Amino acid sequence: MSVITDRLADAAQRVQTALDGLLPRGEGPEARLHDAMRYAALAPGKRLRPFLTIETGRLFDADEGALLRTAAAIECVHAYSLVHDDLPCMDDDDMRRGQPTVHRKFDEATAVLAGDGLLTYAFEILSDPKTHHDAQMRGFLISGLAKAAGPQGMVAGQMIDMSPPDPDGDGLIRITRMNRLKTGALFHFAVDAGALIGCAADAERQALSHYANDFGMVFQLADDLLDAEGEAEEMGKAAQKDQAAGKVNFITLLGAEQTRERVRLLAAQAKRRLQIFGLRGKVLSEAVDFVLDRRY
Ligand code: GRG
Repeated sequence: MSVITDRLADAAQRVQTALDGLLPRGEGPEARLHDAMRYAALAPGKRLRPFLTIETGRLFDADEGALLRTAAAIECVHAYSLVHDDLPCMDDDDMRRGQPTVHRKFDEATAVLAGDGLLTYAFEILSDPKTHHDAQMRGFLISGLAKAAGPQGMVAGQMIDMSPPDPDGDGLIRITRMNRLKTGALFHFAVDAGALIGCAADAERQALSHYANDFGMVFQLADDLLDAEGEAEEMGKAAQKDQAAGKVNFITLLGAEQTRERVRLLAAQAKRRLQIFGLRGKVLSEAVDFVLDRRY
């Protein structure tokens, strides 16, 4: 196994165990809610955001327990976004992570509540002193995640995605902004959380912030290419969704070849952002190639 697949598998396994221990397991009528939350969050995802938090924190020898709980909280928010995004009133998807979506497996009301539960539980995890002994640090993490996920972050990106484009507007500017908010903001926070917990110096945090923004764009462009060219079976979800929905994305605006060129340039730029860390930046650098080359 290469270093990156090793590290990704390690982060995924650690986050899986942490989530399994953290997520509630109730009795009575709420057991269905807890089952749905666990079904969504424990399903086999790549755990890229937790990986970024853990590996960024490791650049600074940050406390592993703090990194892991923060990574688990971020994954809860990500899982919530997938559950709600799959709902009939949004993308109306039947498959996610190789299994029926939560509203298909359970029902729509349970899926809404499971998403709500995962989102709020993330903040319960972060606000617990077990996450970090320093209340100010917990405050930074809570406000950072709220901003990334909230109405000026991921939720705003989703709204843009669901709104009709302005025929006189610049499609590329709109799509870039939508991606930055919808997917980029949470990737950015995943990296920034590692830098925060690791007490990174200003210049290091700044470099990582640029890296995270580029990483998010590489992820999204690669995802658009996968949606256009990938196999549903390999991806564990429907393919060619954007095209079927008549959605504008980089490929419809630029074509696949130019999108591929753009994503290659962004990937190179993302890796250059890590120069400040020398050899210590190798894992985060390889993560860019992983995202660029992924088939699922
Ligand atoms: C607030 C309802 C709501 C949605 C927010 C992020 C988001 C918007 C929706 C998620 C759905 C989606 C298809 C987003 C595009 C980005 C994407 C491909 C996310 C899937 O992330 P991966 O590939 O998934 O990291 P795994 O399953 O590996 O965790």
